[in-house]
Amino acid sequence: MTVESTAARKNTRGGGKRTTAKKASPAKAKAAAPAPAEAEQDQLVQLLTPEGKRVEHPEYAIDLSDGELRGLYRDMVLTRRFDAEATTLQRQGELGLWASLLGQEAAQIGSGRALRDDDYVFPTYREHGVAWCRGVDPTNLLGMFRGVNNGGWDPNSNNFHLYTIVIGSQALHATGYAMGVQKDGADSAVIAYFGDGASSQGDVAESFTFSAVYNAPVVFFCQNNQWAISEPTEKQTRVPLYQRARGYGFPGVRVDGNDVLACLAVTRAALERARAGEGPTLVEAFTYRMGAHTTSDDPTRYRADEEREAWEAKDPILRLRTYLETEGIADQAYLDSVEEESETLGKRVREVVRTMPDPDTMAIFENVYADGHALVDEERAQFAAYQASFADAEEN
Ligand SMILES: Cc1ncc(C[n+]2csc(CCOP(=O)(O)OP(=O)(O)O)c2C)c(N)n1
Ligand SMILES: [Mg+2]
Repeated sequence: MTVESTAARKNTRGGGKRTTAKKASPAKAKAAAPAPAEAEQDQLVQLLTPEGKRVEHPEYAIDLSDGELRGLYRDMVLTRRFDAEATTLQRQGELGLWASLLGQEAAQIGSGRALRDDDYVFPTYREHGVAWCRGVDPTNLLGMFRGVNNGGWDPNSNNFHLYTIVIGSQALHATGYAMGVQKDGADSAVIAYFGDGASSQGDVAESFTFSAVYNAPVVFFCQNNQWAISEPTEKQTRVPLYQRARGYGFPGVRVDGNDVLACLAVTRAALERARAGEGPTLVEAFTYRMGAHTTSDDPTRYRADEEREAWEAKDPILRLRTYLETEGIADQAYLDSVEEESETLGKRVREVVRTMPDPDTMAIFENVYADGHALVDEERAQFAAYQASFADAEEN
């Protein structure tokens, strides 16, 4: 299957439905902000409906064992619990900030479980579920948010890069890494996570160009959670995001980001394409950020409750749970055991965070220049004097 043929086929499916290309005066277009995302809902690849009903898709099949299905449920429940605990810890003053993944569990667990150990992940700052799938201890994610370290894990131990705050930049890192994988002749793949907002960044556009031209083995996994802080997706694009791939010469696919089975199937297929030397794929996981952008944000100031309520009905965990229960794949004892496990995880997270050692306050001046610098020396001395002034004040 060539890049062109796949791209053409995928985009034919999306053709004719576009509502954004309507001719309108600039003022009118502004007033009636198009909603390409909603208009293209029917383009979603879905294998599990919001009601928990299993459906088939002509291009994407999945056949998981009962154990694997239960595993996806457990992953999502534990990830959500960890995330809720982190939000609470921030409210208690134990973390400086937290970026919640609430609502995006299926997108992250589905794509995360599609990866092979030798694949390499470049996350944003919200990929706690993917980190979980990579085997990164969840407590290691919290050091940076507590302000006690600059990362918290060795990226090469789990092939999971450090969290990246500079929006979209990791798409370039992933592309470069994928080009390296290609030169090494390895058959592993690379995945870059980013958001709908990041899709407007030049870094992402450059990544698309380079990866397409070099046929790099990279999957661009865009979690379209409908918001970039307070900016809705309509402010990022006039076409559904997945259609952007066409202009670069590789396929784009929109998947129901709240359907863990579909996210797994679509990501698996995209990774296989990359491994087979067929180049990049853009996966747009259509989902919703149920919480605030971060704990510093108040979404009630810019979005309506009704929108959140509508997405609540599409909850990723609830729909899988319904399916597992209806099909007799999980019984009450199993669900209870997962609940119990999440309690234990929550307790461990609280204990570990509260006992994280504070860094040496002077450490920030280390590793700035290999051979030191007069300006850094001056700043170090100033800061030492400032710190000492507190001790002096206490003595007096
Ligand atoms: C280069 C850059 N510009 C601006 C910011 C500030 N910023 C932080 S998060 C964010 C929005 C990102 O939205 P999106 O890509 O949709 O990801 P989400 O937070 O929704 O997961 C912005 C603009 C930044 N961190 N880096
Ligand atoms: Mg977003």
